[in-house]
Amino acid sequence: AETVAQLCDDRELVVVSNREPYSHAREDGEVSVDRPAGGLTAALDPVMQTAEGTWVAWGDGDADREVVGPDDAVAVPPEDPAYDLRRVWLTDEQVEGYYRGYSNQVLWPLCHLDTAKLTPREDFWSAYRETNADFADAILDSTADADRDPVVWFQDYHLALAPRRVREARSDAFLAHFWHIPWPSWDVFRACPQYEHLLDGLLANDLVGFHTDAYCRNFLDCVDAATDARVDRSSRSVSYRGRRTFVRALPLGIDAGRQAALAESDAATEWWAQFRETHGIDASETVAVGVERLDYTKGIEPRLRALERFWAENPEWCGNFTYVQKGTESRSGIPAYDALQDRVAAEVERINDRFGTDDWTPVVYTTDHLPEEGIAALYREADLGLVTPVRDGMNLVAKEFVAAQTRDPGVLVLSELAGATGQLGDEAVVVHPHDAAGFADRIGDALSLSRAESRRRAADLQREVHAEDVYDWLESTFETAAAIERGRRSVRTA
Ligand code: GDG
Repeated sequence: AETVAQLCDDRELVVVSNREPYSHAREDGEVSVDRPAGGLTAALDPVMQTAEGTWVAWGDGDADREVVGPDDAVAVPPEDPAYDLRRVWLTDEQVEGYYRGYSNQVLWPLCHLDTAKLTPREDFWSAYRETNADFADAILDSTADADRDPVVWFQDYHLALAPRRVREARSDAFLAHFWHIPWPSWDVFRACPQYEHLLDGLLANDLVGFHTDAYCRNFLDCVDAATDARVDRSSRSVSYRGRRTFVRALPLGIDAGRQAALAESDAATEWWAQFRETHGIDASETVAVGVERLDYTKGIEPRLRALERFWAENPEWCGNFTYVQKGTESRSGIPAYDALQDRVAAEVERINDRFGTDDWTPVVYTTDHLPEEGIAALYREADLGLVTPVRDGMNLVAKEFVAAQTRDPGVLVLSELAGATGQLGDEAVVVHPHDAAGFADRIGDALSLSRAESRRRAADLQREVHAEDVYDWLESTFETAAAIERGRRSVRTA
């Protein structure tokens, strides 16, 4: 609260994200509220309650429109209203063009270096522009009566253009943006025809945050190459159109204490007992787990290839080593995602046909969205956590897996291509997701680590994820922003 107050003083704090923190649905005639489960939204919610600010997000719940007041806002949390949730309503064309189109078929593949999947359709771009303008207008509307310019914090790649429009109307607003996915090198970034517009939008911010130093460097390289901005690498700042933007690495953490408590809960124990029974996983089996949305960046197919190779080369592990893949369907309707869903299901079936027996299923596959205690149970019970994306901004699953090793610690097997590897790579078993032979060998190595060694590694990793958790991240972000504001005030008064 103190760091937030330092930055905001008596200015309004506005958080802007594509997803809403509370969504409303109608069930049996009653309106029900879906609350933030874990992660960033849950950590930001208490900050917003203290700051009594405004959260601007896409109103996506089917009953969202029924609960809003005249200014499209509803006070949340419902039982003890502390801040305003202001919805941006999107037409079907906007959802198609802004969300499924430009965000997820242009920016997502671009930033994950998969330029072959780039779908640079003009209608996607125009919907992205239009929707970013709608978000900016909602921010401006909700702060129109404030005497002082607000502090606005944008989340992620859906909103690259909104900061410029807010800046044009409120020149003294403090604007910050956190980009949750990688930032590519200039050679890759220029594959997107709108690169100048995207940079122009983001450079309206005072602070742009990324997970790693490498993404910051890539961003500065792109600005240097594509614009006439002055890039100062020593202070990691950019002077552009009369303002200065600071670029900082602010690696996101998790609520590690909460994750550990979930792993210890009776609910997790009960969930696991049920899951094991449903899927016929014997208590004596060694278990590996993969937890993700079905996304081509997460490396699920190369992981299945490595596992297949492992079973083929190590028949002594057939019958007693099971891989559980939780792969929730995501972004369905986008061709690359539909095709991935089909291929993963077919691969799982093929591998199970090849090695499975009447008593043993090598790959237990579920596309269900699991309750939090189910996710925690999977982490806790697994001997190996396989977190092997082909590209990932950070990857919070790796951190959650670590925090959940509250008993008989399992080993984290981590891709060298995840952002999290910068923080966790020393004590994890690191693999290259596409090197199936090396990956299969590392699975064997991980399984043969002594208990003492896996305990030591787990303890070191746990120190890391507890020491830099989501609350530290919030604090660093607000402190960084406050320091930029202080620097600016001292220049003005000098
Ligand atoms: C983006 C970036 C970056 C997953 N399935 C279920 C479930 N989850 C939860 C996990 C974890 C979260 O979803 C996934 O977070 P990741 O970080 O792994 O991945 P992305 O969704 O791609 O997130 C990523 C992140 O933004 C934050 O900046 O780390 O690099 O791509 O918390 O536990 N939760 C529940 N049921 C599920 O079935 N309850």
